[in-house]
This record gives sequence, structure tokens and C-alpha cells, in this order.
Amino acid sequence: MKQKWALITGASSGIGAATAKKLAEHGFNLILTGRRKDRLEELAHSLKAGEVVLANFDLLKPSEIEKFCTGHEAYLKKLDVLVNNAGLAKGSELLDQGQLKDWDVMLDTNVRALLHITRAVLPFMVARQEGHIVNMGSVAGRWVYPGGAIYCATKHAVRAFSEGLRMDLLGKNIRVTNIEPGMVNTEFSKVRFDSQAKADAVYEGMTPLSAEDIAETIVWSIARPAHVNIQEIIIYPTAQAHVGMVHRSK
Ligand code: 8X3
Repeated sequence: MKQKWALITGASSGIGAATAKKLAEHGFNLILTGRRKDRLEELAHSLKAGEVVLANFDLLKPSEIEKFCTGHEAYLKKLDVLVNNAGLAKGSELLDQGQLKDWDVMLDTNVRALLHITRAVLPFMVARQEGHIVNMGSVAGRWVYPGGAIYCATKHAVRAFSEGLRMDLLGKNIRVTNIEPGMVNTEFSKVRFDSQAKADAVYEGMTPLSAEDIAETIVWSIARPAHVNIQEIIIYPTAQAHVGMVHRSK
């Protein structure tokens, strides 16, 4: 059987790293991108199977994305799965107090980088008439909450992009899946609030989803037969009914 290749962005931690582990267990060869070289190397050593290519660069710099794409064209040509995982939230101020630099980092990482990498990969998938693009959306891509407008706007953009992709790729045998998790305990909240204490408070008294929960869902979507496209999945922890509606034990 042909060895499959998957590219995962933001693979150095959290959902990206967990997805890399599960895809390796399924026999995938992997191209892993991330900013933290040591973390990527550590992950690569822990993987059970397959060939692993590491690419350490900053998604905030379009020139580095371009360099990565042209430098790895031979791999992109044979890519079966692209997991656009890299993304983050920064800050939770109300809009009149929001930090422009936080907004730019979210827009550049969650939207622009995702678009640029997908654009680089698409012609090869279209030429081969096969492929699967998995985007990391969020419940924030469907609903908005106070202090989260810009993060929510980026995830709404990811959802709109996923829908447009499905339409523009119709008839080309390429699947597009938008994964939409609620609260997941990764470095997400620590990065958002720049504080471990504030991050811990987010998950206090409730059981959030884990990176592995989401990775399992991603891998399940990928493992469906080629004629089955899981378009979107919303995944909340049982203790969360909606954005901002969480049950906590006393
Ligand atoms: C993360 C989910 O509810 O913190 O994408 O926006 S939420």
C-alpha cells in the first residue's frame, strides 16, 4: 500500500503534537511545522513509525512560509492530508481596549498563514485529484462572546474558507473538514492570557477536552472512506453547553 503523507502546522505542542502521534500510529509519513525546534525534535523522536520531516519557521512571516513551500515542493506534491492546526487567541479585552498587535498576530496566524499554506498545497492535490484538508476551526467560528470578537472573527473566516473550498473543489475528489472544538486544555489559555494562573482558572472545577480527544476526531475524519467527507464537527466537553456556559463543581 502507498505510504501516505500528512503535513501538520503548529505541531510542536497541543492538538498538533497529539495529531502527529496518532497519524504516525496509523502509518503516515509526516511533515511537521512549528516555531519551537527543540519541541519538534523531541516529538519526532517519540513517534513510532514513518518518515518525519521537520520544518522550523515562523508562520507570522509570509516570506518564511513561501520559503518553506518552495523548499518542500517535492513533499507537497505527494501530500495526502493537510492539517491546518496552527492558531491562537491573544488577549480578552473589550474591543475599545484591544491591542492591535494581538489582533494582527491572530489574523496573521489563524487566517493568512492558513490561506497561504493551503494555496501552496492545493494545485498539487487538484492535479492528483485526491487529498484532504482539515482546518482547525472552533466553536468561536460559529458563535461570538464578549472579549473574543477578533479571535471569533478569525475562526468565522476559517469556517467560511472551509465552505468555499468545498465548493471550489467540487468534482476534484478533495475532502475538506472543519473541526470546531469548545474548551480544550492545551497551552491555548496560557497563551491567550499570558498567565498560568488565569489559564488554570479557565478549567477549574470542570473537565475540558484534551488534545488527544481532538486528535482522535481528526484522525477519525481522515480515516473515513474517500467518498465520505465529514464537513464539520462541533465538539464540546460534557460540562460545556455553549460558549460561556460551563458547569463547574463547587
Ligand atoms: C477555543 C474555544 O470557547 O475558548 O477555540 O473560544 S473558545
